[in-house]
Amino acid sequence: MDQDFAVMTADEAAQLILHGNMVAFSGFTPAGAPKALPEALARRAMALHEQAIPFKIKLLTGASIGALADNQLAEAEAVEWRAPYQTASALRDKINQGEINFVDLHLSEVAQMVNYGFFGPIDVAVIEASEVTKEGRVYLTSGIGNAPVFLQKARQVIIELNSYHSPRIKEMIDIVSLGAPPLRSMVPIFHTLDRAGENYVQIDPKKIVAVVHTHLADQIKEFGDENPLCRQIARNVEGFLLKELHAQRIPEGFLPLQSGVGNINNAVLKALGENPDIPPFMMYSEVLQSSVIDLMEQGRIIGASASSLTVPPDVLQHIYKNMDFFNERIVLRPQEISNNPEIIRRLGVIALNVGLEFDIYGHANSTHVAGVNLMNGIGGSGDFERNAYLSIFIAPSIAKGGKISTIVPMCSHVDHSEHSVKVIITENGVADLRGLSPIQRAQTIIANCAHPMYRDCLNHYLSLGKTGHIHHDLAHAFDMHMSLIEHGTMLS
Ligand code: 0RQ
Repeated sequence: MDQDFAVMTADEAAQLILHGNMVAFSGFTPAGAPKALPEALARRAMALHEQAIPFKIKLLTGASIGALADNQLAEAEAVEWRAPYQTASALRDKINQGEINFVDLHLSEVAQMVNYGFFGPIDVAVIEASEVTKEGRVYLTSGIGNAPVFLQKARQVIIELNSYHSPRIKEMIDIVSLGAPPLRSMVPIFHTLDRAGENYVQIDPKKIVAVVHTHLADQIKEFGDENPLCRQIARNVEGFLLKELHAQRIPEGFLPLQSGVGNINNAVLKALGENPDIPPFMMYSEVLQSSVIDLMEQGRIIGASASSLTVPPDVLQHIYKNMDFFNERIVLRPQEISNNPEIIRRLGVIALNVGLEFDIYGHANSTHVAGVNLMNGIGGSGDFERNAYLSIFIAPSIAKGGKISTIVPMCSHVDHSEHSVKVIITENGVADLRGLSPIQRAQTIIANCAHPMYRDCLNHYLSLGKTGHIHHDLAHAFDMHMSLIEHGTMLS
């Protein structure tokens, strides 16, 4: 690093961020997100608030950042506006209490919206890097997210230079920038591991106003133990994909998989990877979890493209120690490329995401509990489910010990419409909705996916509507939700 850059402490650098600024953070999930500046910004906000001086920023990220960072900023009342995704409990509470404005966005669209100026200018980008050169080459770390566009568009850049990351992380990185219409180009990626760009982002070095040295791991926890429910869902996914393979609707060499985050997705991926009847496969996903790394070493996953390595510190260090193996098998991309609709459709990606509730006609709610309270956000689920070769949603059929049925007459909030959802899988079975009319879909979802204790209730609802292409009785469409609100259970 050139010594001419101003080296500062995190608290000194935080002084460069002003009340009302649009601030953009690097990373995708906690991977690659800044770690020292969020804490320093929270301290700055609290100190200013004690003197009755206003200080709130607008905060744009790749996906979630470390929950600790988002929570510290929320608790310090340092954020007035936040996009596009989060997973932090204190921040979530403030969003649901109406104290923070949150904008829930498809993750692939954020970079182009910034590029087109839809959110106004970016005042300061805070970017975690493994290396920065005097010519202004910025080498990113374990999560790429929207860092390239933030670096290009921000008026000022603060770099967190994190020595925790191996400089060799750059061997996995491929950064392609898409232009703006009418000159937006085709994305030249035709296979999962294709590379089409550079492994750094070039910016004007004069924009770098501070460099903060850190040595901090990404805040990523190991998953909890798999439970029997996850295993049963995983078995149903396996059975469905094997049937598709035998029917030659999935080609012999298989197709790339996308897998969302969480225990269920991790269990499903592990089960698919360990099933010898499923050929070794590729991942074209947004997040790579620990199970992918294990399966790659076993030769079951051949290669993977994503925007982040969302793995605990010991797994990340294992990757760094074995870079000669992993650098040929993993490509880390900006999220507008990892989640790009054009590529997802071209490669024929099989998408597997978890949802909160599904209605009997196949709409899916991934984001709002009872249509009201935000959980996390749509994340990349829409990018993949709208464009996949096979759009699969997975979920347990009940939540909260059976008080909630995840299959309902009408979704209380819709993130993915009936036109995008092709297959729903719960622990009870598989509803293959391809080619089915609305009433056929309803019968299939109730029979194959709903929990037995809710089937009568759902069939009764279906019998209420007598006419129309889709049968609804609007007077009773939310009876199950109302029962939950009034009596604490959807079972009447
Ligand atoms: O609550 O934590 O209190 O037990 O929701 O549910 O079943 O543990 O599943 O961790 O995979 O999360 C949709 C939130 C599921 C997630 C969602 C309760 C349930 C539990 C968690 P507890 P599970 P998961 C790639 C793709 C959108 C973004 C996405 C998500 C908690 O998968 O955020 O897909 N998806 N991104 O009890 C009330 C219901 C419920 C319910 C479940 N109907 N009503 N509560 N729960 N169903 C990643 C990125 O984009 C970066």
